[in-house]
Amino acid sequence: LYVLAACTLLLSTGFFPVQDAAADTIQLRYANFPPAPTFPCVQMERWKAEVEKRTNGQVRIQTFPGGTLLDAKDMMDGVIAGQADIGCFSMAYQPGRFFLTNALSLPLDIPSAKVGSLVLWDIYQAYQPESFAKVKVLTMFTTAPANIMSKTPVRTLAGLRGLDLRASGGAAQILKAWGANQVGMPMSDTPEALQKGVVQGLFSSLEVMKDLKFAEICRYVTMTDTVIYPFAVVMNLDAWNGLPESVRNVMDDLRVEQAQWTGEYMDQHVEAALKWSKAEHGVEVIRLSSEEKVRWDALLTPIIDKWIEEAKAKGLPAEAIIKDIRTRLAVRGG
Ligand code: 3IO
Repeated sequence: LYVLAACTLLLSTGFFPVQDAAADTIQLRYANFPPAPTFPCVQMERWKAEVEKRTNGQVRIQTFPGGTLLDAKDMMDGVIAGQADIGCFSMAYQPGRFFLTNALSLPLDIPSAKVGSLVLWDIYQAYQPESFAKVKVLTMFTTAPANIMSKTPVRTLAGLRGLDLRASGGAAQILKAWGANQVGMPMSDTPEALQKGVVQGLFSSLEVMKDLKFAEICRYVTMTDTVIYPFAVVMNLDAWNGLPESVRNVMDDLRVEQAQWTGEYMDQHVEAALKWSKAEHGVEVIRLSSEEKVRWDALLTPIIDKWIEEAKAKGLPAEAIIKDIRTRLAVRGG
C-alpha cells in the first residue's frame, strides 16, 4: 500500500523514475528494515540529505523504512537482484554469510559505536571479503555495545540462566555462553515478541529503549558492554555503474564520514535514551560487581577461539585478522 501510495504521489508530482532519467534527475530507492525512529533509518535520512545537497538535487533518494520495500533478511539478495537500489542491513541476521566482518561481533571489548564503526570499515577495506563482491558498499557502521534489557532484573549468571532473551549473530553466541535461552530474530520482530511474552528481554544497544519504547516493558538494564552489532549499506552494482562519475565521487567521499557520523550519533543517542528511560519509566541500571564480571568474561574466551578455528577452515588468516582488529581498536581509541 505504501509503495502504491508512493507511486501515485510520484506520478502526480512528475517524479517517476523513468521520466526523471530523461529529465536528468536520478531517482534511487533505499530500503531499510526497522521503523523510522531507529538509528539505521536516522543515518539513512542523513545520508539522503547529504547526497541530495552535494549533487545539487541531481540525485533524489526515496527512503523505505520499516521493511516496506525489503525485509531484514532479504536485504542483501534484494539489492543484488535490483528490488531496491540501496539497502541497509545487520550482518548478525546472516552470520555465516558475513563471516569475516562478523569478527567485529566477537567479544573484543569494542568501547563505542564510533570506534567500532571506523574499525569495521578498516577491516572491510583491508580484507575485501568475497561476501560483498556483488554489491557496491556505501558505508558500514556498528551499534554501541550491547547490554541486557529485561522485564525482570538480571544481577548474576544464575539469574540469567534459562531466561528467554532475544539476540542475533555474535551477540547470540555470547548470550548462549552465559547460559541464557537465546532466541534469534531481527530487531524488527522484537517489539511484538516482547509484547506477546515470547521473550523476556533482549540483548542489543540501549538506544532502542527509547526509539522502540522498550523501556515501557523492560524496566531493567544490566550493563555488560561486551559486543557490538555490525551493519552495512550496499548498492546494486548496475545502479552504481550507471551513475555519473561526479555522483560516484560524492558517495565515495561519504563512506568513512557516514560511518563516523553514525557511530557518533549512536553513542550520544544511547546516553540520551538511558536518561529518558530512567526519567520516564524508572528503569534501573544494574552494574555487575567486579567478581561477577570476571565470571561472565571467563565464559567468553572459547568464542574467539572457535571463530579462529572456523576462519582457518575457510582458509582465512584468522589470527592475523583478530590481531589486526585489536591493533586498529587501540589506534582508533579502544
Ligand atoms: C538495531 C537494529 C535495528 C534497529 C535498531 C537497532 N539497534 C541495535 C540494533 C542491532 C541489531 O541489528 C539487532 O538486531 O539487535
